[in-house]
This record gives sequence, structure tokens and C-alpha cells, in this order.
Amino acid sequence: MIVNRKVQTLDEFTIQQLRDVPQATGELSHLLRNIGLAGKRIHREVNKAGLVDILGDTGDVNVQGEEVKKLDVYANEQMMGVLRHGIACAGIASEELPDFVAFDDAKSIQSKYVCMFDPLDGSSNIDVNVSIGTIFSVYRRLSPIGTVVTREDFLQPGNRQVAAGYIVYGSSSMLVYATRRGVNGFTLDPSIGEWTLSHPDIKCPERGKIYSVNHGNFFQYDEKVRRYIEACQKKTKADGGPYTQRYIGSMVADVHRNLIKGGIFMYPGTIDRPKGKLRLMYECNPFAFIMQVAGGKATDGKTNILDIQPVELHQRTPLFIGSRLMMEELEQYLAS
Ligand code: AHM
Ligand code: MG
Repeated sequence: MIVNRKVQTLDEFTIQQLRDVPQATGELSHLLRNIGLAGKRIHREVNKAGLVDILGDTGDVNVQGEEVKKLDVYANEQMMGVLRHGIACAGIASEELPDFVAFDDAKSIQSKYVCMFDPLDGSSNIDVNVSIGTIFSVYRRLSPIGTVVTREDFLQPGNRQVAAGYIVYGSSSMLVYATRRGVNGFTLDPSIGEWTLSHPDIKCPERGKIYSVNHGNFFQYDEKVRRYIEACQKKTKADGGPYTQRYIGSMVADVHRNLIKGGIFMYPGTIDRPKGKLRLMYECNPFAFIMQVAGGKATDGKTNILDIQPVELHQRTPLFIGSRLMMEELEQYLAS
């Protein structure tokens, strides 16, 4: 029987991809399915955050007498839980945890992947009903299968990512993930509780009209960065403008919008924080991978983000990311 399906769920989509790659084992599909499950649970809690007293400090007790967890702690536990109990992940590193966690049970040490994530990014927006998100990236481990993972399995440059993605909890929730084969976006259909393919084969427009940066830090930026920002403000119709400034302060939402509409997002170094704020492993690498597969670019100002050899799990880096032609123009300013 031929079923005429208009929509594909995340599971159906990853299984379809498996059919096209005969040597695939299904482990990556399994891992994405687990992350999708954690994402649904986090979505549910984010959606009722205003109703229940979940925004209190960790350790508070709510009206039902249950211990109240902050959303970011909850999100971290969900991500860790699905990956630990799955059969495709040998260890994780999280922005919320001081060090990586090796899963040392008999099944996990047989897994070939490690996963890094920022469980709930945009923390300053959690309690004001503004979009926030989860960011993840997947690497093939370097240590032999059958052993417990080590720090080296995590300290790999972004160009070694097998997959990366994010979930944005917004007006609707979306899961977007990239492999080298492409970037695809799934919107949560609450009526069936499934991630449903809504944005197949996402390509970032080569040029856009949006620039995203924290203007409050303007006088803290390097002169070259300031000159580029001023050039964005001066754009006219004749040179691809006028540009519009959009900055939510949730990287997931800001970069998601620019990925779809075309634009550039910047978190440069400042006088106080020369390396900026964003974390290479949990925020910049996954987005750089997604953006590059979608046709865009990402740099720290000098080096392609994906080529940076990490030296520690929580290191920060300046970030410039977005549409290819806008990035090339920025690079001219930075090189001048
Ligand atoms: P967080 O991990 O504490 O949530 O911080 C990361 C967030 C990003 O989502 C966002 O792009 C950036 O911080 C905004 O920072 P700022 O308020 O300094 O502009
Ligand atoms: Mg973060």
C-alpha cells in the first residue's frame, strides 16, 4: 500500500536517511531521537513556566511539596538522562557542568559518539517569556570503542562534528539539525507530540538585511568592529540596505532568525572580556557547523570557528556568524 504522506516526523526522516546510507548503523538516529525526546520535555516545562512555580531557586519546594528545579537545571538533567540511558552516547559535556561525564556502563562504552550541549541557552530570558533554546553537537569519539571516554574525545575542533543542532522554544518550538548532508528543521506538532519536518534543506540566504549585536557594548568593541557596525547603520538601498538591527539576547533565537532570513550575528570581544561571552564548544561550534552546511560562514575574527583547536571545555571565543556575502564584507573590515 502506498501511503501518501505530506509530513514526515523526525523519526521517519532519520530512518529515511538511513536507507540512503547503507553503512549507517542507526546510532545517530537513535541519538537524535533521544535529544528530540528531551526537547519535548523541556518544551513542556518552558511552556508552563509562567503557571507553576518552576522559576524559583533550586531547592525551593513548590505547592505540591515537590522540590522545585530551575529550568536550566531541569533541562540539563533531561539531556543527560536521555543520553545516559540511550545506547548511542559514550559521554557528555555540558555548559552546566564543571567537567565532562563519561558513561561507564557496559552498553555506553560500546557507543561511538560523544555529545556536548548547552541545555538551556538565553538564561536571562527565561523568566520574561522570550525564546530560549537548547544547543547540541555530536562527535565521533577518538578513544577505542569498549573503553571509557577521555578528555581528548571532547577537545576536538568543530570541523570534526558529525552533527549539530538546536531546539528553539518560541512561538512554536523547532528542532533544527545538520549533518554534512544538509540542514533540516522540524516544528513540534503539539497535537501528536512529534517533531514534524517543516523546513527541509535549509539554506542561509547569501545576503540579508539583519545585523544582530549588543549595542550596549559598542564602545567596548575593537575599532574595526565599530567601523563595521557603523557601516551597517549607514547602508542604503544602493548598497544592499537599509539594514535592520535585531537582537533578542538569546543566541538560539537570534541565529535561527538570521539563518532563515539572512543576516549577521556578532558577539565580539570587549575590553573587559577580550574573548567575548560565548562558549566555543557549546554555542559557537554547533552554530558554525550548521551555518557552514547551510552555505554561511563563522569566524572569531581571524580563524574559521570550526578550525579552532580547543584547549579547554569551557573556553570562550568572539563570534561572527551569518550569510556568506555579509561575512565576507565584515572580514574586509576586520582585515583592514
Ligand atoms: P547564557 O549561556 O548565560 O544564556 O548566555 C548566552 C547568551 C546568548 O544566548 C546570547 O547571545 C548572549 O548570551 C547575550 O548576551 P548579552 O546579554 O551580553 O548580549
Ligand atoms: Mg549559553
